[in-house]
Amino acid sequence: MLNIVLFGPPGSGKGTQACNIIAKYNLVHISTGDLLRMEVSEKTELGIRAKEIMDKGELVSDEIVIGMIRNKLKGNQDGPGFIFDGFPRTVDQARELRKALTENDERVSVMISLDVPKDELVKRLMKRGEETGRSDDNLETIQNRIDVYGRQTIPVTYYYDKMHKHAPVDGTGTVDKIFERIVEVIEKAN
Ligand code: B4P
Repeated sequence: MLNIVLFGPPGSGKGTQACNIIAKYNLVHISTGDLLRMEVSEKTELGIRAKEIMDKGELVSDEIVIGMIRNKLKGNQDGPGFIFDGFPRTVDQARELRKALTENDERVSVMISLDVPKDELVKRLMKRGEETGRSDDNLETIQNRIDVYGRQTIPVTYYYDKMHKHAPVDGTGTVDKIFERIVEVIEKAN
């Protein structure tokens, strides 16, 4: 199986590039952001709790997120692989992912992190906020999401560094150019 972790700060293009990767490699897409937004739109108990946290730009608890991931993994164990988009976002989530994959004799093939400067992230997310009205794409929440990324999520890169799986990719330029860089990394890992 080809199992890709797509990593990067909010607004770095994870969701955008995940779509391109899926189209080329036919992987199962697991976006914790999308899964949480689905719970929010269906107004489930989990969704009501998650919305409050997401609107502040904080991370939803590891327990909730890991539960969602295990559910998604269960139903898709015979496919060509997975793309994990926006997960893991903490070292504990990374450890749990390793555990869950190992139970099926699987592993992360590569962790691709998209590098984008902060001012560009803010610009992209503000634009999306204006276009879609997404409730966490406002200046105050965006700033906090970027701070939370620096404090809680960056350590995940060290975790994959230690396993020699971390591949940084320049996330600036056109979507197509960035995708070309990503494909190069995947082809090496595959
Ligand atoms: P996510 O849904 O993961 O949101 P995100 O980090 O903003 O990334 P997204 O994929 O949506 O945006 P992209 O960079 O593609 O998370 C939202 C919230 O959910 C989190 O804050 C947290 O509360 C919670 N959550 C999710 N996962 C969690 C976890 N594992 N643990 C705990 N909590 C979790 O794109 C941004 C914009 O840039 C788009 O408008 C796009 O069109 C544009 N763009 C992309 N590439 C571009 C390019 N090359 N040039 C110009 N614009 C570009």
